[in-house]
Amino acid sequence: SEKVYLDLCRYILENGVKKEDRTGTGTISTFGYQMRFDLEKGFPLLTTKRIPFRLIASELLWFIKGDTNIQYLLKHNNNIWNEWAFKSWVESDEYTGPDMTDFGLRAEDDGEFKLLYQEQMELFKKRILEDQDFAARFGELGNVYGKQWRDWAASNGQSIDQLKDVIETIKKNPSSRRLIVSAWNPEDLPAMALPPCHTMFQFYVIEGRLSCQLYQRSGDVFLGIPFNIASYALLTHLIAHECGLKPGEFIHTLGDAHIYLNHVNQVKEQLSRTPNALPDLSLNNSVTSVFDFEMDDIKIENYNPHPAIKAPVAV
Ligand code: THF
Repeated sequence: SEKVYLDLCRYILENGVKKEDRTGTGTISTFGYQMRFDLEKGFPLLTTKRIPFRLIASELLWFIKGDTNIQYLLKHNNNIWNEWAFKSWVESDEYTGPDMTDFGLRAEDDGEFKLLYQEQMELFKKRILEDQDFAARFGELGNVYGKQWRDWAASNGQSIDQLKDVIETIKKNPSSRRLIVSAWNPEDLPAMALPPCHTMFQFYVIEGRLSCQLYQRSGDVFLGIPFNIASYALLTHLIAHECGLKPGEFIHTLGDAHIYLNHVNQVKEQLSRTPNALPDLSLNNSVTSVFDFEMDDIKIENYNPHPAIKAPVAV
């Protein structure tokens, strides 16, 4: 159940240490933590706050397609990566609007600026959706997840499709101990809007069950981690579906696990709530390949969450 997630939140509140971070927001942080979710005991979409599952599914399909441009996400009304593309736009020479330096932090404590920022963000989104040339230049996040999973550039000029290869190996040689996909490409780090937080994952097959372990170098415990848990649980289900296996466990191993200081009250609110039964995932059985799934083929059923809890995302 989601108890292991709530335990992580409590652990950090009790044992975490104040740590400065890149975004200037400040965190309480701990290093090294592991959670295990048995995927046979329900789909790990948290119930102690409502998690927008369609955002998780469309983000995962975007990774799986090898897409790295936020235009696909915006077409699916998914705004979770906007800030990182917007940042490169407002820092470019072509941007001539009002100064957007540190927009994330400033929007939080300056109401007047927040309106200005929201206006610029809406204009940016509209242009990404309507202007292909603009989208190609400013909707691109660089060589992030989709690129590394599907089209890792090898030094001999060839491309490596890690996701396709790992699925083939799961089918042909399920006892392999090399069922790994890595998003951490040191050579490509300078070409990414944000170096990957979920850096590598490994599959494991035993007794007809597919398990997945993720090593996440950095985890935003309140906003990101609930998304990441559901995302990798969904990926494990999709691959198990294609390979004729049952889903086993999702094991989430964290490096720097942190609660942003401006999320602490929200975390406490969430901890005061009682979890409900986990929902179920339902996949369209007529789709056989991981690469053919669309949004309509993926459904969450019996989801009874507590209300959403709003919090600002650190950029
Ligand atoms: N950066 C930071 N600071 N935190 C992250 O979680 C994070 N991600 C991705 C990249 N950089 C990150 C982006 N993923 C939300 C959720 C996941 C994100 C970004 C933002 C978010 O705001 N979720 C809201 C709902 C948003 C909505 O409804 O549109 C929520 O309440 O859950 C970690 O992968």
